[in-house]
Amino acid sequence: MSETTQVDGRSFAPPEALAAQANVGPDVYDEAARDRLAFWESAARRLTWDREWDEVLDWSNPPFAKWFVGGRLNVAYNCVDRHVEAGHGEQVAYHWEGEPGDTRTITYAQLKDEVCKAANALTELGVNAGDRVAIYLPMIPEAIIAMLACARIGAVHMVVFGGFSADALASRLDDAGAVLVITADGGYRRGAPSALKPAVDDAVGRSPGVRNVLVVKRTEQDVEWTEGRDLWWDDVVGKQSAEHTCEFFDAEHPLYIMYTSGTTAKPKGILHTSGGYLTQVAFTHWATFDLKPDTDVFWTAADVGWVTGHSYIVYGPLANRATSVMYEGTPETPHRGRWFELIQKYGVTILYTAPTVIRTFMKWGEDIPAGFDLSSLRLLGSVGEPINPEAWSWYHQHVGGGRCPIVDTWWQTETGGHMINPLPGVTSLVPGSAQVPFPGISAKVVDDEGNELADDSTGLLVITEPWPSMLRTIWGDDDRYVDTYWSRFGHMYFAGDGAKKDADGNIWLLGRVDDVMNVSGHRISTTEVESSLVGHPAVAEAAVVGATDPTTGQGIVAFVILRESGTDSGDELVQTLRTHVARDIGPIAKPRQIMVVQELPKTRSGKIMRRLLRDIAENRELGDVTTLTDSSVMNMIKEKLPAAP
Ligand code: 6R9
Repeated sequence: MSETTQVDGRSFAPPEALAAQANVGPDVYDEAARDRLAFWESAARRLTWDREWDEVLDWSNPPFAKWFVGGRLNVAYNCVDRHVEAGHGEQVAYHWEGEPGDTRTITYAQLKDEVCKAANALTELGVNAGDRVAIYLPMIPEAIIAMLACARIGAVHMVVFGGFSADALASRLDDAGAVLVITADGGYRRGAPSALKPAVDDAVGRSPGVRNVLVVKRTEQDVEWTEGRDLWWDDVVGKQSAEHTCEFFDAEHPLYIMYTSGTTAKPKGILHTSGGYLTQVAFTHWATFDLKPDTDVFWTAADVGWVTGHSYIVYGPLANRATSVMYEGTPETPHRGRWFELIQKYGVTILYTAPTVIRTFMKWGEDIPAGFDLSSLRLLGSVGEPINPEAWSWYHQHVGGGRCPIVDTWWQTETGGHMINPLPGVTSLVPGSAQVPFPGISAKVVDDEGNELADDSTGLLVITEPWPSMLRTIWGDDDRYVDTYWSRFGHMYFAGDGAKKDADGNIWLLGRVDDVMNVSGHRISTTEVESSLVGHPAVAEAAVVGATDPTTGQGIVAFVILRESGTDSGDELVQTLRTHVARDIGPIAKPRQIMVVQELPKTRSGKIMRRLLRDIAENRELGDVTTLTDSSVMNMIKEKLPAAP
């Protein structure tokens, strides 16, 4: 295989061998530009439809889009059955590896049987098309089986990341109106079984709409049991028939809700539908990763509870008949070479992960990947935050052996699939930039008034035309959907990211412009953490910022004002508050640092000036004292405050 060669000191041409056989070549951009809707229509034809659409896009009531109007399909049939019917039943869909080292190999034929049994079980439990089903599971095959079973019967799944707290789960169950929760006794995390069921018991106790809890046995740990409500997965699913005739649903039938942080404490339930979503995730997965179903072994090393897992562990790869790897645990368990060992063991050819993981590997050192045979890899991907050029080079050299292109993919929960990224057989790669809009996607960098900016000026990223896998609304709140994404510029989608475009047309993403932090690829709103802190009796006021962090992208730094002067402001209280937030929202939201201050900088309208706090948070050396009184910090803030007019 040829190397990715550096052409002009900063960009890397596609390897010749890859370009010669790439799924998509340079013409794809012209083709999409000539007729965007015809382009997406041909992408939709890669799927199997029960009935074709009458109209590609109905945009008569913006920003409420309808794609492939009148078309009917079944998402699970497209992901599983049709491959079995075409004679690929013996192909492996997933090489699953548990953290303790247990494994399961699941072929497409086996996956079909499991999904059909689970679909029959859901029907027996009274779940109907349109009902919401919560999935709160570790990274085990049942997570995928449950998602596909929902899709098969037209139920709407809502996967809640296993790391979230009982409160986070309860508010999502309530908001979505879930009727069933699918969970497990526990999962393996960092070498030990960690419980999941207690959080479900707590959350479901507050959610009268939930009729049943279906429990997968994973760790065999003891669980509390509510007779009549709780059922073992093996008992209910195990006895079902593997025959299930699927029904076809409208292209706009809801497929799933995924909650993501917004600028208020209430998370937003992003709604995705069927035909357009599957069209774009399948096409982008095939084009961005140059996926060859007969020879590739594809691995998205992420959690299914993140949109990246939905689109690029489950729906995209399955729609394309990929063979994937799925891993339950953390990269350092039982040793820091675990991921590289898995690449070697399964002959992974395409690896897709987040920069935060790459930076962790960098910290651990290049000797670790050097100890494994990674020669099967031919392509690498990055997602979740900008990949800094140092991490890009390290990934390129020490994981990709200098020969694998890296596709840096910009997209969001809301966009459903890739939006801005290079194509591996076409684009000369520029480290640090996500580069160009995917064919058929129209993105621009604009100023506050929505005017397109000159090259190299910093502005806001907008999407100017609807796209097939776009969110359709925020669950139960059309007004918030319009307000959040479409009211700022009227006719353009406001992504919430700062960006600039260089003279070569490459787009550089510069992070969120709203108050949403990105910690290891997880979005957490400053407001959510602030409300948790203020919820503690010792805290009067809190301001939270995301400060650049070499490993996690951003780290959470909180400034708190205590209720009574003289309250203990030492290390012990800081630890108590950190634990309090972790318990409230989830461990991912635990502040990296909490500083006790006497005052917070505010605008005249009373809005906290987080920008100034971020300046402080980022200039501080880590490992410093975690508490401080007003003098030094507040003086610094005051010096930076603009003089009153
Ligand atoms: C897929 C996903 C979305 C936000 C997005 C942006 C950041 C994601 C990026 C990136 C720069 C990339 N982001 N990918 N920034 N380059 N390649 O991450 O979805 O969890 O909804 O986060 O993540 O800020 O707005 P989600």
